[in-house]
Amino acid sequence: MDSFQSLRFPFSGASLAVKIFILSAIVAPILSHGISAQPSPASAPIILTGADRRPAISLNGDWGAILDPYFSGLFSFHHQEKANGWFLNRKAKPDDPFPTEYDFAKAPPLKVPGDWNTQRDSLLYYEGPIWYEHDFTYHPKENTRLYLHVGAANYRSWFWVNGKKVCEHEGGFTSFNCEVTQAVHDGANFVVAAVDNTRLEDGVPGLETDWWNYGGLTRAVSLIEVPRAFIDQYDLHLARGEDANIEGWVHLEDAQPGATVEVEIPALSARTSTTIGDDGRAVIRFPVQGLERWSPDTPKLYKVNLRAGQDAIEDLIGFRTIETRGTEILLNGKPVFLRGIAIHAEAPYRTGRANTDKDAETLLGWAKELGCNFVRLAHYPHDETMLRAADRMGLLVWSENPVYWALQFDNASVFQKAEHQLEEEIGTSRNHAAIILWSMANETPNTEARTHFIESLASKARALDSSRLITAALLVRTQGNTKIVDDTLGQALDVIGTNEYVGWYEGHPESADTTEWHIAYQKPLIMSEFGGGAKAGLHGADQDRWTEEYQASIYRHQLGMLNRIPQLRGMSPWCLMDFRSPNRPLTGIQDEFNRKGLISDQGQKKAAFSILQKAYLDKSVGKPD
Ligand code: GCB
Repeated sequence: MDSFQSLRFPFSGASLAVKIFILSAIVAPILSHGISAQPSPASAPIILTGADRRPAISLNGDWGAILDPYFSGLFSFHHQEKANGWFLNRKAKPDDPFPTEYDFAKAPPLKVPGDWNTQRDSLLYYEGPIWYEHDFTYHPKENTRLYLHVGAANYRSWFWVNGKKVCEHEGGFTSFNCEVTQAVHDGANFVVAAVDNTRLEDGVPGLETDWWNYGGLTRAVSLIEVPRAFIDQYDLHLARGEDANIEGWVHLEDAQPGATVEVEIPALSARTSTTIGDDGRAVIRFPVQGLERWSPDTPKLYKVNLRAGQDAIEDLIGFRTIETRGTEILLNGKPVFLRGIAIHAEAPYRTGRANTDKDAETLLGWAKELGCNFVRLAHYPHDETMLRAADRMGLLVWSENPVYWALQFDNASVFQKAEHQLEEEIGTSRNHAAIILWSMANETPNTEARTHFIESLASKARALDSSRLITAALLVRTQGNTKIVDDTLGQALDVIGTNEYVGWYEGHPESADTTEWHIAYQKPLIMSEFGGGAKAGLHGADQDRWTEEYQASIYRHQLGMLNRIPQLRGMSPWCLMDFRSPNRPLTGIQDEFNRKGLISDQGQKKAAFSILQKAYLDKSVGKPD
């Protein structure tokens, strides 16, 4: 019996005003203070590696959705968490002595996966909480645990199954898994989610970003069944050095020390079997013969079988090494120049968050057409579909933590949030051969607190994954005609990323001809951003801002300048496709899109596309490899 059903209105003869007064005096405190039932405790979500390789029950589709700008579905009038919030998915009954003021079944649905902003005109600018509800049928099985897998929910989210709280999560671009084994029952079940994309001063990212704050269950949601003891995370990669050795580890959740783990690569007739220690981890190291290394030219992926007790996963993994030597980046031991482009997770043609295989193939297909061997997936971790496509298509990836512009760098809880998002990013994506760089941050202010914050993040990333390189996109200083890269953060990086906008935010395209570069670090440098805005189809003279010609001119002059930087080892101009940003209101030109794309949001290629394409295909920019 819920708290509503246990109440009967006691003063039926009283006037309406008196009734309301009595109700608010008696009923509301009882309801809001949760005397009848406390919110049920929930456990923290877990990270699953290779979640998309497990059989899953999809929960994608229409979810009943209720807008709740004041979050009154979760908080009482005195702002206390309700025991009888909308997560109960209550259905009004004829003899109820009180009104039920929400009904998911009557609420217009939203599609999952999908941002809400581009699904309804009235939600385009919405920032706040929205409730979602979805019914599903499930038949529990013996010795089976069930996880609710959420591809991403921007930015904070709360989940309940059959009215029982199962987890909370913060961070809008990483996947997480909430155990729901105890909450489901045989037959009809329902899941309710509250998702809130309010920007927070102590969030990661913080208040200011140059992209649309797309809210909602933006990536796929499913149910994943696993045995009692199961493989939650694993890391399998090629060891650096001459011999072909696969190394890494497999972690089991809830298994006894001594439990056996098997890893097999059938195509190489390679197999190893080992046991887990007290920490639940089995250390993996075994030689392979005849391995074809993964590279952009040969994006070879191997089926890899992992087995432990009742659990098994078949992943598709490429094997390659990545390291630096002086100012070189070595892929499989050989110098590589990264011909790249920066990409937002903006859906081509329809706008909104990219989240389908088709979105990934379109975006990365354009990058291939441009002649790229590298993409910077800015400014947050992109989803599995994008990383799988990069593995398949042979594109090296810069994967980025959403530590963007100014955060509260002196706030320990903000650090924990960034660190947790990094753990989720690495934990989920660590077996993608495509990813070579973990980027810690983008254009952060050079302060002591910031440096300490990001150095600590970099140490965390190294501790989690020592097989890849650490980078960040730094700001540059200007002295006369010289651009100086000496941000103290450079010390903590393997590869220096630098953003500059010569010819757009400063000077004219020709200013690049006389710009010199001083890099304080003898490390590889990637020009992680440069470019300028152009409206597709707008033509004029090279000097006319916003025309395709002006943007093309920036690229021409930039390419000459970049070739004069001896330690340049890659570039990812800003950016592949126009993307929505509220910071870009110029009517008739921007119309709330950042227009620095080489392609418009509707797929129209601008003149600069061919300039860069030519330089990439004939290798006239960068060191030939
Ligand atoms: C930058 C930011 C990027 C912006 C871009 C711009 O430096 O890193 O997020 O969108 O400039 O267009 O100004």
